[in-house]
This record gives sequence, C-alpha cells and structure tokens, in this order.
Amino acid sequence: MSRLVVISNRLPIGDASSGGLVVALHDALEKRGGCWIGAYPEAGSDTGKFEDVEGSHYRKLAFRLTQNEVENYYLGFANSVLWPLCHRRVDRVSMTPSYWPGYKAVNQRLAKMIAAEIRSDDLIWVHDYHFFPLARELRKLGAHNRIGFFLHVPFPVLSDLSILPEPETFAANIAHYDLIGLQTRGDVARCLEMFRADYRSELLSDGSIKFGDRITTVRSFPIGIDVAAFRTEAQCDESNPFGSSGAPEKFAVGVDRLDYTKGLPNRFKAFGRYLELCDSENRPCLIQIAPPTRQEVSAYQEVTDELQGLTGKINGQFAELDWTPIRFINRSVPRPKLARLYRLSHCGLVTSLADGMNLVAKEFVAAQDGEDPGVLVLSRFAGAAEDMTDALLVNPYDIDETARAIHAAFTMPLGERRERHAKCLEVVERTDASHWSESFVNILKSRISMLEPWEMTA
Ligand code: GDG
Repeated sequence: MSRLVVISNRLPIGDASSGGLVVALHDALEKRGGCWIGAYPEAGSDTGKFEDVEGSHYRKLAFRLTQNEVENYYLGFANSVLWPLCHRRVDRVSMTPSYWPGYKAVNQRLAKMIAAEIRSDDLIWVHDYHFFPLARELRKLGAHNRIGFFLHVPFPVLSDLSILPEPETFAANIAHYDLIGLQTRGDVARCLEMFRADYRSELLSDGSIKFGDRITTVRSFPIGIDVAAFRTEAQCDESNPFGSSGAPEKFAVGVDRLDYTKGLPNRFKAFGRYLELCDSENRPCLIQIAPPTRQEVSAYQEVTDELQGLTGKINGQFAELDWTPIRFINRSVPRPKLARLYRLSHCGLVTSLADGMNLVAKEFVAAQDGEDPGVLVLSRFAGAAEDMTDALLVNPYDIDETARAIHAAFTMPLGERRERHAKCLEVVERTDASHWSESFVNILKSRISMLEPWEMTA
C-alpha cells in the first residue's frame, strides 16, 4: 500500500483538543503509514531540514519558518492577500511587494525538503491556500507522485483573481495537482469557471481538465467532524460550563475564531435588534466564544475593537443588575466545555459572510439532545448551508431577518425542532470526517491522472 504524505501549514503537535480534521488525517495516516509535514507554531531559524517530532505509527516532520517568512508568507501573502481574496473581501487585501516573492520562496524551499523525503509511490495530500504552487514546485524537482490538494476555504471568484500578482500563474499552478478537492458544489462551479475562461485549458468529456500536458480533476468533498466523539463529549455532564451559577434560562451560542469573515458584528447587531423586538422578560443571552487569531494583521484588530464597542453598547442599552445580554469571551474554551455549551443552548448562531464549510454548525447539531434539540441559525454563505437546508438559513447582511430567525429559534415548537434537527443530523453523519478523508484518498489513489508516457504504457 502506498504511504500517505500530508502537508499542512501547521503541524498538530501534542494537541489534545484538536477537531475532526486532525483526527481524520491522523486515522488515515495510521492506516497507510507515511508522514505529516508542517511548521512549528513558533518562528526560528531555518535549519534546512525537517525535525522528527513525536513517535507514532507515522512520522511527524516539522520545519521552522523564519520571522521574515512568517511576515511575508504567512501573515503577508497567505493571510493578508489570499484569505480575504478567497472570502470575497478584496477590500481587505493588503499587499506589499515582498509578500509574493516570500510566499513563492517558502513553497520552493518546502518542495526541496519534501522531494528529499518522499518515495516515488507516495500519495501526497496538500492542504489549503498556503500551498497553491507546491505541486508545481515538486513537479519541477521531478516528482511524478499523485498529488492531491484540498482547499478548506471558498474557491475565489474569477474576477477577483486579477488582484493577484502574476494572475495567470494561479490556474497553471493548481493544474499541477491531480485532484483538486473543494468544500462544496458551488466551489467546484467557480473553479471550473476559472478553467473554462482560460484559453490554456480544455474541459474533457469525463469532466476533468486538460491544462498543457497535465490533467486534473475537480470535486467537492464536504468536510465533517468526528460525530461519535463529539456526541460523547456533549453528553458528558461532568463538565458544567457554568459552574455553580447555572445556565441562563434562554441562550444562543456562537463559537468562532475571531475573524472578520465570521460575521460577528452582524450577529451582535442582530441580537441587539432581537432584544428590541422581543419580549425580553425571559432574559435571553448570547454567549459568544471568540478566541483571537492573527492579531498581527490589522483587519483582525479592527474587528476585535468593533465587537468590544458593540458589546458595550448593547449591554449598556439592555442589561439589568442581574442580567447581561451578551457575554463576549475573547479566549479559547476547552473542547469538552464547548461541546456541553452547545448541548445546553437553545440556538446555535453561525452568521459567516463567507466560509468554506463551518464545522461549528456541524458540532452544534451533533451535540444536541434529539428529544429536545436547540435550533441552528445558519448563514447561506457558509459551505454547510449547501446541504444543511433544514437549519434556519439566513442572509447575515440582513440584520432584521437574522433577528427574526433568532426569535423563531427561541420560540419554535418541539415537533418542528425535532424534525429540523433530525434532517440536519443526517447530513452531519453522512459527511463525517473519516468519510471525508477516506473518499479523498481513494479517489486520489485510483484515478489515472496524467498523460505521461510512463503512465500510458503502465
Ligand atoms: C477553516 C475554514 C472550514 C473555535 N473556538 C474554540 C474552538 N474552536 C473550534 C471549533 C471548530 C474550529 O475551531 C473552527 O472550525 P470552522 O470550520 O468553524 O472554521 P475555521 O477555523 O475558519 O476553519 C472553514 C474548516 O477550515 C475545515 O475545513 O470548515 O470554513 O475557514 O472545530 O469548535 N475549539 C476549542 N476552543 C475554542 O475556544 N477547543
């Protein structure tokens, strides 16, 4: 059996609280053997080679990004250009001349280190927008392996791609992957539109794309969670997230990395509007967990400030001596507490302005008690909404509509809650994390992906 080589920006090291993605990749690696390659969380000096970390059935190989690489590749091109671009926020793109060369240089450096590690029959699975050019760099070094790519964020809109330096290299780079995995059918449509619009590519009758001498396949693989593990955590009543104070009588919960794509200001405004409209006698609360990320990027600092302002304003307007409507927790909460919090809440709020999938939506549904479930309010712009059509779908830009959905969630009759929950749960179970990783690896492994002479005659 060929080994699996997983490449992601960050290597999960000793992370007990990791989610379904890490577990799914870990299981796939345990099964096939191979290695997981990624960066240490802290910057340091470039040693030019990988370091073996942690013993396991497979190897974990870590590399160190230098401070300069963190600034230009990670915070710069990846998170100040590609992240907003993929999330249709070109107004948030911030570009300096050193970002693009810095991004290419990390992909080239990593490709050299990977080429020295891999065997000719390894299956290589590259993750996310940090590594769009990696397959092409590996090909330049002579790698003929099957190389797959999974994009966790939305596929960019064709017209937005012109914002990139050397925009014509984008399609040419990703065409070097044998399999391009995307979250949703909508993402696949956007990717195919890009190839269709490019004179260098040709759509083949089997749906794959011929680009120069390469053939690539684009497919959706909706990512999921480890449903059984999450459910077990949610059912374990040993961890009471509220301690002795007890849970609020009625509350909605939001859990997001503090990111401007997650639509948190809109959510807070919608909750404020709901408080204006509803009879607030039963003192509903919004509990928002939002651990900070990428605080070095100014757009993240700005949204944090905006949320602090909104929390103060809304609480100032509505709070009573014994009631605080919004509890904004700008820190990480341990996973078991999170699972329990979902289960105890009456409404899950996911209001992303753009989102690859949104695993919180799936976690919320998996955590519910099917006999008395909470209701998921879900943005139409989250990938999860493509299949979870029985959630209360909202346009998060429409504050009134979202406020009305919060009201509907809090007042929904038990029968309808059960029905909607059962249908959402069916989607969550069908798209479980292990199904996601197995189907990706199986398709990558099985397809004849290149019209190379050595393969034609094999
Ligand atoms: C990217 C794409 C895509 C959050 N706060 C805490 C905490 N979390 C966990 C959640 C969930 C995960 O982080 C967030 O996953 P999402 O899917 O919601 O979003 P991104 O981080 O933006 O992930 C996204 C995903 O990749 C997978 O492909 O779905 O669209 O943007 O698991 O529970 N976990 C703990 N404490 C917290 O405070 N323990």
